[in-house]
Amino acid sequence: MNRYVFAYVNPDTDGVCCAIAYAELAARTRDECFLPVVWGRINRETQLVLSRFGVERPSVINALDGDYRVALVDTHHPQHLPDGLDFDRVVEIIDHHPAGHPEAFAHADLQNEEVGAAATLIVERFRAAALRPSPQVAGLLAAAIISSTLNLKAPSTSYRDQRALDWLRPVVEISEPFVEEMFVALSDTAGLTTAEVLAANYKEFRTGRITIGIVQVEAIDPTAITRRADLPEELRRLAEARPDTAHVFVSIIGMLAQTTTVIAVHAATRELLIRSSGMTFTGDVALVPKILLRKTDFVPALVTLGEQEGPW
Ligand SMILES: [Mn+2]
Repeated sequence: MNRYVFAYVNPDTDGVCCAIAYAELAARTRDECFLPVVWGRINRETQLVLSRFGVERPSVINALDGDYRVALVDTHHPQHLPDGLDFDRVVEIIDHHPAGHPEAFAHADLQNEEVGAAATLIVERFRAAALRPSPQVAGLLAAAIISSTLNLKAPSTSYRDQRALDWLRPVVEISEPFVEEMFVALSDTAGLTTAEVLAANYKEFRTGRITIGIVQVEAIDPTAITRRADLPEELRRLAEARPDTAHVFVSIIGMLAQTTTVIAVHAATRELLIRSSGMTFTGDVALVPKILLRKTDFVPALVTLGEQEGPW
């Protein structure tokens, strides 16, 4: 029987690093061999982090056959998992996101706690087992916490994230210049068409009876995205290609200025965002003077609104 550990399709740095760290933890605490793998692509920030700490890239796979078991990290959202994955073979989940679907994974031990990074939960497991991660894995975990919390500035950041970083500090210190390098790598969209930027950062969420598609882009300079003249047209095209998706919008996080720029080309979508998150639009654009994350801010607000108002 093969055991795999992975995050959602097209994982971020938290997802990839947690998969690798989980494998080390399972090997050392339970003598179980999990293979960390990736579905989809490994983003530029994650590539930078892996090479910085001298860790080989996990294999990218596109199918699972035979008798296997799976541990999931950084997700328990069925819509974000690969097609064909047998959820009954998921034995463990470590996640930090609200509005997932625990009932879909009947045989899994689920830990879902709302901290800023799944990596924080893995660090706490090492601590609980009185084990230090290897220097490489310590580096990946620290980088994952910094990436997922936008250097402890995202509203989802908790004291546990800070405490986990402090605990790793004797083994690994992430310098400010390296944090900046990570952010630059993450927000590097040069050479991509607007359609490619949207597609690479698009995710769907079910809130009550409807599906909402959200593009979340992290950017050092949000205007690198907002000034793309074809953005409204490409967003419209994306929405038209997803007729079952009730609303589609773009959220651009300004990583340095700590802002969120929301672009919604349909009046009904703007209405929904005004009601759920209280933002103010000028034309298609709303500028919010803080960071709003897709899974921790937008989706829970939409779910709450749906519960209050009934199906839209
Ligand atoms: Mn995460």
